[in-house]
Amino acid sequence: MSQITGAEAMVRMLQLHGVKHIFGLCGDTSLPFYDALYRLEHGMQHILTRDERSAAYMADGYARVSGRVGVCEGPSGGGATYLLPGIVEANESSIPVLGITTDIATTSRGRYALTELDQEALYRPLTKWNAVIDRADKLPEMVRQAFREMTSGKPGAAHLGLPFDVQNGALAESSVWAQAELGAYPSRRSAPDPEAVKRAAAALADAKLPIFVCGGGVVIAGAEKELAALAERLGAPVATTVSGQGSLPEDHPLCLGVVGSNGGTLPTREALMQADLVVFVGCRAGSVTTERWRHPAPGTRIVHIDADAAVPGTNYQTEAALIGDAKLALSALFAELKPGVKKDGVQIVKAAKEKKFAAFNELAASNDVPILPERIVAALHEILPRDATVVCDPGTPCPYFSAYYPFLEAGRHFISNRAHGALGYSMAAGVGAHFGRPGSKTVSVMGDGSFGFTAGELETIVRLKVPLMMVVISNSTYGWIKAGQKTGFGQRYYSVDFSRTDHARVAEAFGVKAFRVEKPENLKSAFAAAAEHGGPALVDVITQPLQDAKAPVSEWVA
Ligand SMILES: Cc1ncc(C[n+]2csc(CCOP(=O)(O)OP(=O)(O)O)c2C)c(N)n1
Repeated sequence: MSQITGAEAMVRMLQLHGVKHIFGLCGDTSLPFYDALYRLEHGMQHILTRDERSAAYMADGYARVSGRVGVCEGPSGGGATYLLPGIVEANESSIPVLGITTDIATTSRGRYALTELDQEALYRPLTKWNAVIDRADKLPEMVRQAFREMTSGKPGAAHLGLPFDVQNGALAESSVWAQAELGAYPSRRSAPDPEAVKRAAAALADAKLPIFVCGGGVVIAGAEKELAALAERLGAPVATTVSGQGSLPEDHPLCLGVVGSNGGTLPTREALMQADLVVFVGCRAGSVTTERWRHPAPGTRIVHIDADAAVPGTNYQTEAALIGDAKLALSALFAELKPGVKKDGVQIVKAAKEKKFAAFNELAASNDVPILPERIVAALHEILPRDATVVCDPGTPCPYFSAYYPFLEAGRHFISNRAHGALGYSMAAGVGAHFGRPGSKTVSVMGDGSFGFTAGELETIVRLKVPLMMVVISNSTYGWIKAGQKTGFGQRYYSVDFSRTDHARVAEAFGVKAFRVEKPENLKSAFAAAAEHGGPALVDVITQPLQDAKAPVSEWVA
């Protein structure tokens, strides 16, 4: 019987699941795995990063746009702890990312081996599925299980530990096989109970003005067409969460835009409050979306579609819970609803958007210095192709792009790390998004706080010639927190300001084409030059600090 090593089997198992990119950083305990990657022909590209955090964020961005599992890897100890932020973000955002950490040999455990860490325990609360592979012959079935878990039901992240001796151990080559379809998500869709569908349809037909509130689940399920068909049949407005952007193209007459405390505005909230029935789709109805469970108001009739049976009924009493895949649930509802149930949602959307964009357009035309965030959003929208992908960090970027950047294509064109909102996400996630969908122009928009977390990755971007466009909102403060001190703590500004970095010069030192913009009139031409530049480009924009801006944020502590 022909035998291969554990390290070779890991390479083959990834290849058989259709993996094309692995994001990671080398380490002592990874040497056999790297050697197998070197020796075997597998068609996968290893993308060497400068920080494991970035590797995991790249895998996350990759998975979000490609519909495929993102794979990242790092060594034991510090590598395992640094990979963790991206794994937990992906897991809580229902994105399938596989984190592989290599580990000390099983025979060295408990003997104070350098980098020893209980990696299984570390990842247990943070992943949908998690194991350290203690025997080489168990490797294929454990990789298969990781892919099944990541891509079925509610997608999520998985962690596999790969000890040094297991990488060198032997197993039967015949045990190395895979279900290739589990490399993409969602795999194995399930449909909701037909009785619940009937109840939901009756409630919808009966309601005067139903409004959808879509979370990330619609785009994850690829249910955009089914949503549009159902919304059109009902004449019902469609609002989204920050992560739900792309559920419906922004110029669709029923697309109300983002609601909630981060990216919602008064006109969109007022529209939502007219609903006598809200349909949550792939949405947890958490604190940000519902402005601390005030909008929709408690007592509003609720229909809830979610892949996770535990979600509906958590925050709102629910008339009908449709548990299953959003695409199947929405088409089942469509089939159940007879034509002739049309409501007057178009007018409500039109009025709300006119009001919202009238206020925005005025600020977007301002020649004030420092440059207003509104002007940045408008200028970027003017120069970027309609299918561009925009990745936003927390701080100024997330609420501003959520509120005011019209994403005209359905699908995943806006990305932000909404589960934990850790600073320093967008640069790396943008790299991953580029590899996942190289045909779409990718732009990462970050605060200067986020830039400081992630600047080392500029080397990776230059080395790999990633044509990523980066925009830095330079205001020399942790603006979001300063805004919180302004509105909630009597302007007692404490330990939130830092000095101004010349981000363009830093980027140039790495070999990035860079621009610094201080005057509003130079903004559009700098953006256009950066977007047209074939390689990595960065625009540093001296921007109005968030605490002084008219930000679309209703609560700084969400
Ligand atoms: C890792 C991490 N630490 C702390 C925070 C808390 N936090 C949220 S927003 C923010 C300020 C962001 O500053 P910056 O990136 O400069 O953007 P700005 O708000 O100024 O636009 C901070 C510190 C966080 N989100 N992530």
